[in-house]
Amino acid sequence: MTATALMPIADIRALRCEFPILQQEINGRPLAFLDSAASSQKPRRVLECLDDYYRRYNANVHRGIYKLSEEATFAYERARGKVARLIGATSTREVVFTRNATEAVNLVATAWGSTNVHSGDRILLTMMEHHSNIVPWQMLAQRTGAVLDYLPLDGQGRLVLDDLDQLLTERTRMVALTHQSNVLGTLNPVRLIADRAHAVGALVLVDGAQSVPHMPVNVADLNADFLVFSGHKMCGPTGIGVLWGRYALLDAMPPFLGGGSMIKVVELQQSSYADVPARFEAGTPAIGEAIALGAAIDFLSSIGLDTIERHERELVNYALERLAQVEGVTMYGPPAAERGAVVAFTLRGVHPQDIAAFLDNEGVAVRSGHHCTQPLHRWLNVSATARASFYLYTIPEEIDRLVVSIERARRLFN
Ligand code: C6P
Repeated sequence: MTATALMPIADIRALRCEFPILQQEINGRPLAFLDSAASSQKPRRVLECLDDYYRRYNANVHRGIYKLSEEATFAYERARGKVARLIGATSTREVVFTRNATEAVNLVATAWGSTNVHSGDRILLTMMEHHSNIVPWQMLAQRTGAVLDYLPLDGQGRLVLDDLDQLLTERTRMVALTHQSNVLGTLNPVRLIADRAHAVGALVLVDGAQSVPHMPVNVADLNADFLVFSGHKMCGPTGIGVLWGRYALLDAMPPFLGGGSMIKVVELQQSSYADVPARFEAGTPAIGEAIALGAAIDFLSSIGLDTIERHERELVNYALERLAQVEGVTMYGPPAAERGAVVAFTLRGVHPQDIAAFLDNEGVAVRSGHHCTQPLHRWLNVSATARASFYLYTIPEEIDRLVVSIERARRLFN
């Protein structure tokens, strides 16, 4: 499989034209952007939406009764509706705008954690979590005396569930796990784990940072209690993210940050708090960014998240096949059928940093390092990996260039 014609997104050339940033050369070569897991590129309509907001109706939301403010408020709340529909939320009240996935996990760990987690309680994580889904729980554990447990992985980077029933005790309050690993690509059986967690009374937070941009995700199908994700990884701007939570849970939670717009009445010594989601959106939010996230959701929906998922599956399948033929390459994670569109690898005798620098010279952008997963890299027994990641605008020719450049690096460095 080498032909673009085989890819599920039929008119991929036209689609790539929607992304102005992809139309440039880096070091004299066309840019092959293979780092969308870190942050995706933005289509014209998202750029124009942001520009339109700042040029035409920039004003604060939920405060003014004049025309511009009303237009901004309407567009901001309409974007919340788009998010709710994307993930199958039953109400827009379940959608909280945050800065990113990281802030959303911190919100839950702080606001929910402060009233629901006590000394001796347990929080179950997995060995493949991003630091964003580890450190906030460590901070909660340090404040409360709770204990963190970790689900282990097998040799191909899948969760081992043999001891799940032992790890899920009556003291387990929360299971927080990623839907898709940002390094291994592993897609986790969230529904199965959530059903078992609920059976012992634990809640489930799903980190959807690497899944929501790439496949249809429905909170009811996952049986999740909380879902977090970031706008910038799904064709939206930076500075906007989402926390979805079951209404009853959010409604029972104390505020995260205090300030304007999250209150009902403020007195000198105390205040009462607004209903959700306003209770969790203190201060002026990222208004234009939320509206542009709505435009990104329209864009992704117009292509179809199921089509995007199939496109990426073909790409990752192709990448695994091609990279397996390069001498000295070790890849991490399960087979293509069980993973999303990221491929982390090492090349014998060449530091991942040197691989990334060499590839950059050839116009191929990949990430190197621990990808904010130090415990996972320790488990893999490597200090760093190089990682290529794909999105709806990636074409097989870019994977060909990746492979050819790695071959060149191998010859040069050895
Ligand atoms: N991973 C990567 O290169 P923020 O930074 O809040 O937008 O996203 C955090 C985050 C949470 N969970 C997962 C699974 C992630 O992959 C990320 C971000 C990027 O892999 C940047 S470190």
